Amino acid sequence: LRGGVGTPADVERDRRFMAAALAFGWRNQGLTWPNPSVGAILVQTIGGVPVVVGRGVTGHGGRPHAEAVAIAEAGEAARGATAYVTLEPCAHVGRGPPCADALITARVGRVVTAMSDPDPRVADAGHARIAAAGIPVTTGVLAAAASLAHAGHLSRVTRFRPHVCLKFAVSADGAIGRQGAGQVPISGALSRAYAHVMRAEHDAILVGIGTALADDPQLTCRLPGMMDRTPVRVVIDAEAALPVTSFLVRSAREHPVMVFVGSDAPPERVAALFEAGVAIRVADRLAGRIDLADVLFQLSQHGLGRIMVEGGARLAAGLLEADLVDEAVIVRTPFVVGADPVVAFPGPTPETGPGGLVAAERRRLGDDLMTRYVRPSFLKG
Ligand code: AOF
Ligand code: ZN
Repeated sequence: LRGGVGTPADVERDRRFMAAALAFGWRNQGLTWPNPSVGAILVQTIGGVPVVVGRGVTGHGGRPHAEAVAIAEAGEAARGATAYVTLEPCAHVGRGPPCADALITARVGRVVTAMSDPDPRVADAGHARIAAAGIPVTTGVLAAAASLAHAGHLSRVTRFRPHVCLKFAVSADGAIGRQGAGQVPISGALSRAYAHVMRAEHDAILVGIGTALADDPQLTCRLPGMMDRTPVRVVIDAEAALPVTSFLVRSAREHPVMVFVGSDAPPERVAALFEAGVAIRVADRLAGRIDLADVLFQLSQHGLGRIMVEGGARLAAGLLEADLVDEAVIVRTPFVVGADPVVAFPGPTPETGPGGLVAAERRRLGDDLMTRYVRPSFLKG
């Protein structure tokens, strides 16, 4: 059954608990790769009142799965409960038994999911298995929100590349940086904290060598309570020019750093990076430059699903040109960069983002205005 079932009140209740499951699943975003961060909530009706008896989110590194955690928490109370799961329960024997079987064994009374899992090992087999056991299944509840929550997984499985989110700040005079000036504090403190939250919710951060050289960034997540949520840091560096003295390389044994070099990069520089603990990847060239599609393919094969791009302007432009951007977070600030040579960004309007993306969320961050743009398909349903 697709969409809601029952009375308007039943439909509304399904949407409410699915929203809760999505919010719970969002907690481990960035920590579960190569798996999606799924949320599961078990609801039992006690004396006519719906009561949450178990909750689960996919564990670090992808295991345990969300359903197993929720079932374990509910214990006996799982029996007859309604299970709200943000993605179709798995049907394959992976690093554990299938979640579809776990729900059947726990004898839940009904299963509600947000969407099917296109992973070929699942692909509607999870739903079918549960239904075949005589348990009613409803799917498609808050499907659009789930497609954004699981965008990394869906993109890896169906397009062999990660979900790509561009993030940058634009000054009042339309600049997104100042050439050669190092880090320019374009955005305010709240926006910078928000950027760290975004880092925590992604599997990897991608920058071009220009940004790495100009800014010597750390690209870590430095927020209280989120300090260990630093994503994999990835640099596109055709000539292996990243200095071994950079912040990135010096911290490579603490938080992973991956560098994409061209096959013709100077071997002694590649060796120096490798010895410093950097993971080296060789990427194809396209018209002399590193082929961004190949980089994204390799990242997805490594298991990385959600990629945040933090600069610079050339990398952003290259990704947009190749139609490889799925989401953009733009922070507009009242700051004026001034007369220095600026990297101007041909401005997306507040409603229309770069590359045909559309505005999905807008919020004030101190004196700054953040707008999130997504592919229109994420807003449907
Ligand atoms: C679920 N619940 O919480 C998640 C699921 O390698 P495995 O065995 O862990 O399986 C990974 C696949 O399981 C992954 O590709 C995706 O299809 C699904 N993820 N499924 O039932 C979960 N994270
Ligand atoms: Zn599972």
